[in-house]
Amino acid sequence: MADRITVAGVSVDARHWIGGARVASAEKFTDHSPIDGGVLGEVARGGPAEAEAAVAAARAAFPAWAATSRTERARLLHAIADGVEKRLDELAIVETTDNGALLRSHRRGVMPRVAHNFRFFADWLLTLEHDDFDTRGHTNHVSWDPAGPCVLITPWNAPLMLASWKVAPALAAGDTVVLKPAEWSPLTASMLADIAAEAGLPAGVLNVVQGYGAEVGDALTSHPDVRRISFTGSVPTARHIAASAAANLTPLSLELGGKSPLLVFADADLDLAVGLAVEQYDNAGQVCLAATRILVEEPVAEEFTRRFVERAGQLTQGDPRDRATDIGPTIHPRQLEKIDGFVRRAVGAGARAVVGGHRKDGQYYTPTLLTDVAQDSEIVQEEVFGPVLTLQTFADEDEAVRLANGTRFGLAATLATGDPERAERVTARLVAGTVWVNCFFVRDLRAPFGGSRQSGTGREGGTWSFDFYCDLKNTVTAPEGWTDH
Ligand code: TXE
Repeated sequence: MADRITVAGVSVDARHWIGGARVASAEKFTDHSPIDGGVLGEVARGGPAEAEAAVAAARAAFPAWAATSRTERARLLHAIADGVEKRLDELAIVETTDNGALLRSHRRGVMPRVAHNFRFFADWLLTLEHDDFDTRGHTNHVSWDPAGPCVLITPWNAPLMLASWKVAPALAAGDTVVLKPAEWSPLTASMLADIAAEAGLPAGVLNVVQGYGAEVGDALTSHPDVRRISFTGSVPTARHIAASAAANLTPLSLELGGKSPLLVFADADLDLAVGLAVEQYDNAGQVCLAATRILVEEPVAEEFTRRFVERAGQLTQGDPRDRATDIGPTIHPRQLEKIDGFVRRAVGAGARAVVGGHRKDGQYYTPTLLTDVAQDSEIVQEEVFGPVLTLQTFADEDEAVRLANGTRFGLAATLATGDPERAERVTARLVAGTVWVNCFFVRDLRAPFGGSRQSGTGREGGTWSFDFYCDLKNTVTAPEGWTDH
């Protein structure tokens, strides 16, 4: 069937999902698997007309959804979570085939988290209260009003996971949604539309428009009926979206790139520090949070490097569906080209590849560690979004902080140190939305998540998500019989 793509026996509808119906486009784009570059099938290629239809559907569905009781909205979000759990294996294999991240991670970690995200925001919704307070006898009551149709634009490195961080709180808040997944990994968003429909979500509450950002994007982000835009992706695209949203001053949540540091102090457990560093190759380094700049205190730099090279040499690269694989392919030939370009220019400028430094067959890039890099060089300043780490050394805490903060990003930082007081001191001086001390990637949805500087604006998680997806309203009521004006 031309409108469906079959992946490992799972049939996925490759059309848009608008107003509770599948909608085809005259134009299509080809979806490839990064595992072997093979063609998966043809996906509907949306444009302004589909964007307009999806926003209209979201707008039409909004009043009824906003008026739906919190308990009913929460019930439906739990039903979506049930559907995700029921189709967990299917979602995992489709996601792996479409974006190349490890199947075992999708099965064990990512897809259960997707279900959890829906449950979390459903439960949080039911606890969302501000205490009323009194001003000279008048009662202040703060309420979270649903804001309206939201445009949610997501990337390809963790497609369904990142979509669920946005879709779940938006729906919980009483908003309706137009989701635009990345064109390099469009499939699981389409499956989510089916799951939501099966769960009983009313038509038009969740819409999915497929296509290229450049073709469908502006019509969504400049639309006057759109009340919120949440975007995860690159800085240049964020700038474009911000300019487009400026027409209506539509509030934006931007979760962008990073160039996060891993600071390894001489007092650290070196094996733990090496483990944290090697972990940065996960998802072939295509992770916004990845601590891609390793900063090591001079006395332990040599020993750290020796142990790192040994550990990196034990990593297995290959088919992400194999249980033994640690690192899969990069997402797209264009991304591979970009990664390779960064490394070639760095080496040309004097960097030394002590691990890797070259491409392999297909879309695979070897895990790479570059030393002899200058703080102001491109490889230290720009996000590579591939399995490429740099190593620099520092003499003392001041220099460590200066190097760590010395980029235009501020998403995250990781510290390896055996001294809790040092951890506290250094953390206070770091510009980062998240700081991990002797750990990495531990994420609790109750905590705010997001970046400083050009890593983004706004925070996702817990109350912060509801603050974004709602119009906060304060109602001040005079006491009965009040006559003083
Ligand atoms: O991102 P884009 P790309 C970084 C990473 C990577 C680089 C480029 O450094 O190498 O970005 O990746 C949609 N209006 N990150 O080009 O373009 C697009 O269709 C509206 C970091 O893939 O930002 C997709 O759905 N939407 C990051 C989404 O934006 C538009 C994750 C992301 O694509 C649009 C991904 C437009 N004009 C990449 N143009 C992270 N923070 O985790 C594109 N899009």
